[in-house]
Amino acid sequence: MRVDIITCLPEILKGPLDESIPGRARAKGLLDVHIHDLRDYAEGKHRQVDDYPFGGGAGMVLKPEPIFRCLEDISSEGDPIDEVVFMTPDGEVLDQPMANTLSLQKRLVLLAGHYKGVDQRVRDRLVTKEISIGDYVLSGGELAAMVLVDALARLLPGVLGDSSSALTDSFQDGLLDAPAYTRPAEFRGDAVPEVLTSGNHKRIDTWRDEQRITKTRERRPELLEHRDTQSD
Ligand code: 6GU
Repeated sequence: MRVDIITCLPEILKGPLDESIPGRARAKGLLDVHIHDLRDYAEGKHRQVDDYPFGGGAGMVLKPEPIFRCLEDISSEGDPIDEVVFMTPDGEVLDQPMANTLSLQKRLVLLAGHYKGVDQRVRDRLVTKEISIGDYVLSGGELAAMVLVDALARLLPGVLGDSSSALTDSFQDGLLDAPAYTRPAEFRGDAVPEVLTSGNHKRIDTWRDEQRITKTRERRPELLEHRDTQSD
């Protein structure tokens, strides 16, 4: 998968993409990330990427010209672009099914918004999908773009060591994960649940299923309801 990220703060993106799962996916050649500094596409002595909003109001708005130019440049090489995604708190909220679907694409462009937003003509003419990572406001779309890239990278075939592990995650089947333990079997007076050291895999699976349902009911009951209506 190739992901092009358009940003006016490229430095934010460099560190996280070299580490962890996205770093591994890139090292293995399964994920190709290109970062584009919007300022390189801005004109004039001041290389201005934003301007005051027409009609007044607080905050600056990203100008259309640098974004159009940057996207034209990006589209002129490589595979066709599948989606141009604008990262914005008023987009569709990212969830696991959306990540699964997007992970099947060959080429994405992510536009990280900043300041007060972006000129509406960019959204009308260039953007094909708008994504939020949750109901809270970040100061820019860069961290949200990193969250999305991480969620996608770990779904790409061959990225995770154990190829089944992305599918057994919390949320892949709409339930939260069961508690996990490792050695020592007793630590400062707290023992690992007996079933996990019993060697009886049928009992272990039953225990984990029960734990997952109980935890989901306690913490995220709406996930259970959603799951019931989905399987109807
Ligand atoms: Cl995608 N961008 C910003 N600025 N804030 C957010 C977000 C995105 N998703 C949640 N909050």
